[in-house]
Amino acid sequence: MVPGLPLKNTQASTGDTFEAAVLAGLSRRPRAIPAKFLYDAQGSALFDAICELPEYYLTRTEITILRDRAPEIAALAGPGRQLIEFGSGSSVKTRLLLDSLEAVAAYVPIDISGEHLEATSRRLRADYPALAIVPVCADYTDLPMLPWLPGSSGAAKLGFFPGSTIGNLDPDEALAFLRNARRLLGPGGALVLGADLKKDPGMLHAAYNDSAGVTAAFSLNLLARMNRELGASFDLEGFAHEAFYNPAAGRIEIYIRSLRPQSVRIAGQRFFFDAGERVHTEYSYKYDLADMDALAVPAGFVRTQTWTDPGRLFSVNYFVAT
Ligand code: AVJ
Repeated sequence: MVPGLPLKNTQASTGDTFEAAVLAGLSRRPRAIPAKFLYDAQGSALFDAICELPEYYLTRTEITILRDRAPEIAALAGPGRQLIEFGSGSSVKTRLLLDSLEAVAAYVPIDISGEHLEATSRRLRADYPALAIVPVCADYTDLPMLPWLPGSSGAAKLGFFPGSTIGNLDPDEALAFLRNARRLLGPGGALVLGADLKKDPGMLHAAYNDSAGVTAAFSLNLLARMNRELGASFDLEGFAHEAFYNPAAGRIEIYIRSLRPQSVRIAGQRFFFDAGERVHTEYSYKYDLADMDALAVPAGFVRTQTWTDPGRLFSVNYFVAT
């Protein structure tokens, strides 16, 4: 692999296209479409709008914790690390770390969106001219290896997985992700993990059922995306966003619910929806510290530090490879 060139490990190469996922997901019971397909250009813009909502405390709380604690995180990490980000998006939170970390050997943002990676890397190069930036275009959940960087092959690695993105993974997937991250980060590796904490269900409910309807628009954009990309015939008025906290499972569950019996054409096939029938689109798992340890330890990490906000809404955790 050539440093400096985005690696190609695209959806097409794994046969995991939007069309295939939709046809398979709507043919099985219960119906479900993987959450990653929510993030086309419009979905990403809607998610950015979610992050600004008064009810959606996650983003602003995590940014405050990172801003306040970046010097402590940098002190724990020590100088000369390669910084590896899983799902880098626009790298906004990364800048908080980059501004405190000493002598970063390289920054390796991993993201499924090549356009996002290119635009973000260009902006970062302008603002951090001395930093080696090595973007990797890949699905961070099953990345086989990191690029070999001749200039810093001996550098210890610091992983970064913010945003409570881990909440989208079910416990098996979360463990598989952490095991793979542990393998990629290697001996001496550490991981900064942002995770939303368990809390008052009313507050959780509001965060996923905002009064402006942005979260509903984000969910239903999945149907609009099928109309745009697969020539589907969804009537968006015929479906509704549904999100609630399941306390036994410790997660928000999100569905798209059919409001009436209806039939929809997708990529030349016909699908029937009963009134009230749901398509699962997302889980958002909430963690307490014991949940986090139950995941860290079997993955080969130990949680050595956790920072939270005064309201204990969100956690930033420091994991060290064991
Ligand atoms: C990006 C997975 C952290 O679960 O809070 C927000 C996604 N979905 N509102 C979350 C999401 C609806 C978000 N994560």
